[in-house]
Amino acid sequence: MTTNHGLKVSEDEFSLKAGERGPTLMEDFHFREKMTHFDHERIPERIVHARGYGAHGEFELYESMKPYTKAKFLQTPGSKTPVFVRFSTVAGSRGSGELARDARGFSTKFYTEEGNYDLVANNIPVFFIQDAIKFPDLVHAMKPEPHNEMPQAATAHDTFWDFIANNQESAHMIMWAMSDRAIPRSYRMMEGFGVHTFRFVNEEGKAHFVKFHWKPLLGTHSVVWDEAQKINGKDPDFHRRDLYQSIEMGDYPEYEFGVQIIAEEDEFAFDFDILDPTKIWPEEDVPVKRIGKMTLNRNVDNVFAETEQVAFHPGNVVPGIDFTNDPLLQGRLFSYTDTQLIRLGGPNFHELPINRPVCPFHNNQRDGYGRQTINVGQVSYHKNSLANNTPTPVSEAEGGYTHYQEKIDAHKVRARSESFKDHFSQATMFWNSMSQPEKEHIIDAFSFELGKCVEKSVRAQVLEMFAHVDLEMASKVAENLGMVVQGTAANTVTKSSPALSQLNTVMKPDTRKIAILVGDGFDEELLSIIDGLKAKGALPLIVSDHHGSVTGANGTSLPVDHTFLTEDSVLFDAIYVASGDGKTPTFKKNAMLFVQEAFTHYKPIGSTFSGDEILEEMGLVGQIGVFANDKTHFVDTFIDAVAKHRFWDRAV
Ligand code: HDE
Repeated sequence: MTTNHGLKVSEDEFSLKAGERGPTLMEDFHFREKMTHFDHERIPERIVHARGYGAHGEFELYESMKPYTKAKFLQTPGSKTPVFVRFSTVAGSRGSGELARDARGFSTKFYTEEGNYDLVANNIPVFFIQDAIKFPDLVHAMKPEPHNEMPQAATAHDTFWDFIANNQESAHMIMWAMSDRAIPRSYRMMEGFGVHTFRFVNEEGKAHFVKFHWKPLLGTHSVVWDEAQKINGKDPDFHRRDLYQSIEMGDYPEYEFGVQIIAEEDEFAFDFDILDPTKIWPEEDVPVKRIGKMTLNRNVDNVFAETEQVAFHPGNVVPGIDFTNDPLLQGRLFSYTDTQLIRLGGPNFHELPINRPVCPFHNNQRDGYGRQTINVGQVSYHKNSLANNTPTPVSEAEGGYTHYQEKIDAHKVRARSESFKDHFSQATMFWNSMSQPEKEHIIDAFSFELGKCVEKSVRAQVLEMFAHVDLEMASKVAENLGMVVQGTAANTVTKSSPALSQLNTVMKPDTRKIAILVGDGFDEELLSIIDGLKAKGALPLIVSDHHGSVTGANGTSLPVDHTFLTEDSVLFDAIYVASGDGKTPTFKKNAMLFVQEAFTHYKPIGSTFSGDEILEEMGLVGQIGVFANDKTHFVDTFIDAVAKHRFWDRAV
C-alpha cells in the first residue's frame, strides 16, 4: 500500500496521535489524504437517467449498409466493433428501485475506427414533448415535488399529470408509459429505439432518413405492476442483478440492430411528419431491416469508473450518420456536453478510459481540470508554421466529417410546424394494437397513477384528454376513480400495428428462472427432470426452507440455491413444487405462499411427486397455466408454459 504520491504506507488503521490517548496531529498526511479523497468520492448524479447499469460487448454487422451510409463500421459483413451499453430508469435518483413505471434508457457507445458513435436510445420509440426547450419543464414535473420531495421514482403524482394534461403532445408517449413496456422483465428483454429520425449519407453524398432499433433475441417481456412494486422491495437491484448474473453465467444478452429507411423523396408521403418525435413509423408500413447483432459479453470491473463516468452524447457521430431538424434532437445536441461538464468536473472527460476513442485523437485543445494528456511542443494553435501546420483538418475524401448540406431558406420563428399538431391518432393506433390483457393493464395503470393524484381537477383534465384517445378506455378509468368523463370526444382512428403488441413477440424458455421448491426426502427422479429443464435452456434454482442441501429419499443430496427467507416468488418466472415435504409445516406454508403469489401474477406453475398434493390442496389443479399430476411429460409441458411467459386468460 502506498499514498497517492507513491510513498509506502506502514500503518493504515491508527491515525497519528500525540500519545496513545491523545489528539490527532495535523501532520498526519496519510490520514488527511485518505479522508479528503473519501470526502470527494461522490459526483453529481445525472439529472435524469441517474439509476443505470452498464456492460461491454461487441457489435457484428450482418449486411453492408454501403448503399445508404459510408459509416465504416456499417460496411463489411462480419466486421466487429466494441461497444459499451448503459441501461437506466429516467426519473429516479441513483439509489432508487429499478422496477419503477418509467421509460428505460438504452445507450450504446460504438468504439469505431472513425471515432465514437453514440446511439443514446430509450425503450419507448416516442417522447413526451416535441421541442427540447420543454425538457426542463417535463423533468421538473416528473421528479419528486419540490416542497416535500415525494414521490421517488414515480410519475403517480399531481405535478406530472398536470404537466401531461396541459401539454397534450405527450398523449402517445403516455400510452406507452402506461403499458407493460414501462415495467420490463429484464434489460435483456426490451427493445431500444433511437426515437429521432437521423440521416444516413453514402459515399456519393446521397441521404436517406433512418430510424434505429434494437430487437432483443429473447423477445420483449414485462412483469405485472403488483409484481414490480414488490420486486422493488425484495430486490431493488433486480434488473442490474439479472444483467450482471446473465453475463457472468455466459448467457450473453443479444439484440439485433434494425434500421427503418425512408428515401428523401418520400419525406412527405406519410400522414404524419417523419421528423416529429411523438410519432413512430409503423413497422408494417416501413419494415425494420435487421443489419447486425450486439452481444453483451463482459461486466464492468468497476461501476463508478465505467458505468458512472461514461458520457453519452447524441452528437457523437461518425461520417455517414447525420442529424435531421427534429427540434427535440437539435436541443439534445446542446444539452449532453453541457450537463457532463458539471457532472464530470470539466472539459476533459473524453480522456477517461471508458470515454476515450479507440482511434488516435489530436487537436489544439489544452489544459482544464483533470487533464491527463501531456501535450508536448510549443504550438497549440491553427494555422501555424512552427509545427508544419499540424494537426491538420482533412478533406471529406480522407475521412473528415462534413455536415449534410441541407438547403434551409426560412424565417427565424419561435413556432411549431402545423404538421406536428396531431397528438392523438398514433396514441389511438397504439391502443388499437393492444391485446385485451394489455388494454386492461393500461386501464389499471391510469387508474393507479391518477388515483395517487390529490387534485380532482388534475384527474378530470387527464380523463378528458385521454377520451380523445379512446372514450371507452377513459370511461373505464373514470369508473375506477368514481368519476365521469367530461366531454364526449371520440377518435375515429381504426389503424393498428400488430408489431406493437407484446403478445406477438418472441417466446422462449431460455434463461427463465424457475424456482424448484424441494424439501428433504424428495423423490430422486426429480434430478432427471431438473436436467431436462436445464437442457431446454431454462435456469432451475433450488429453493427450500434451509440453506445447505436437501436430501433425497435414497440419500442423494441436492445443493440449495436459496431459501424462502432470502428469495421471493416475484423474483422468478415460474414455480415448480417438485416435492413437498409434508413433514415440515413451514415448508408447506412457504411453498403455498410462493405458489399463490405466482398464480396471481399469471405465471406458469407446475408440480410433480408429493408437490401435486400441495397444488391439490390449494385447489389449483385444472386451472389455466397449472401443470400437475404428470411427471412423465412434465419437462416438455412445463417448458412450453415457461416460454409462454404468462397466462393472461387465467382468472385471478
Ligand atoms: Fe436525454 N438526457 N434528453 N433523452 N437521455 C440525458 O445527459 C435531454 C431524450 C437519454 O446512460 C442527460 O449525460 C434533453 C430522448 C438517455 O448516461 C441530459 C432531451 C431520449 C440518457 C439529457 C432529452 C433520451 C439521457 C442527463 C429533450 C431517447 C442516459 C445525463 C430534448 C432517444 C445516458 C446526461 C446515460 C441522459 C438531456 C430527451 C435518452 C440532461 C434536453 C428523446 C438514454 O443531458
